[in-house]
Amino acid sequence: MIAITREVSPTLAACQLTHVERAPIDVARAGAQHDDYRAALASLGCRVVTLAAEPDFPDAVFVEDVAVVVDEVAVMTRPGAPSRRAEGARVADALSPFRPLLHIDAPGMLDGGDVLRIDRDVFVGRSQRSNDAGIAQLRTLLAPFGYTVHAVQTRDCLHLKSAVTQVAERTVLLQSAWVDRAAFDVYDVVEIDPGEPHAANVLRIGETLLMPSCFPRTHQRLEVAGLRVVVVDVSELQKAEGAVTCCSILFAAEQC
Ligand code: CIR
Repeated sequence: MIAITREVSPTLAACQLTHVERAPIDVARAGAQHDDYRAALASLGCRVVTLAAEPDFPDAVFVEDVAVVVDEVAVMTRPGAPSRRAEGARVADALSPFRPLLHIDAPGMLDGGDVLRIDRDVFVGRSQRSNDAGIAQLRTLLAPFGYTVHAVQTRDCLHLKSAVTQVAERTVLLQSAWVDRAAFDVYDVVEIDPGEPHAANVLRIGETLLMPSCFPRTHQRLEVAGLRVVVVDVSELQKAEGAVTCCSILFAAEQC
């Protein structure tokens, strides 16, 4: 797997926040946590590509939101937050050797954090960041490759992947306060521990799950389900409303 990442911006403290109260961010500590995150990706077999920090873009470390990469193409998004719309340029440069690039155009809005692909099914959150026009464009762009795009309403969270991620071939980890379980009823479902509302965002790399260290009860539920979990401390990135999927774009190099 290739993992595209980007160093933490020195301006991270000026990040967008929607559902999280602004709290002081230790940017140096965020950078050190990001180093650990990248080391974890490497230890799980990823070839990590690290782009230079972008001081003009506080949220640029959250690369997931600017591109959706499938086996055949990469779709450069049009992020829902206007402050994030120009973040994609360097990421597009990094992706172009691996995939043909397609684009979401105005009035479409789409954040990669709203896109959960499971095989040929692509679930897209209808959120404050992704609208029907963006979802319709993604559907049209991916249909020639056999993907079916399903719009899923989210509530009280930033992105679809704040509420649900894939943890095994036919299993998802889900926060039912933020997305209807019925939308994922063809999968086995592990519910997060209700005392850990932000725990649904985990990153699946091969058969291992990378998750924040601050959700021990959900961690335990995953292990009881027979899944292997590795943890990282991303507390400073969580203050910027980030988590583990958003700090990388993962894809298989050989499928281009
Ligand atoms: C934002 O509000 O856009 C950033 N502060 C956080 C983005 C996190 N992205 C993600 O989880 N996919």
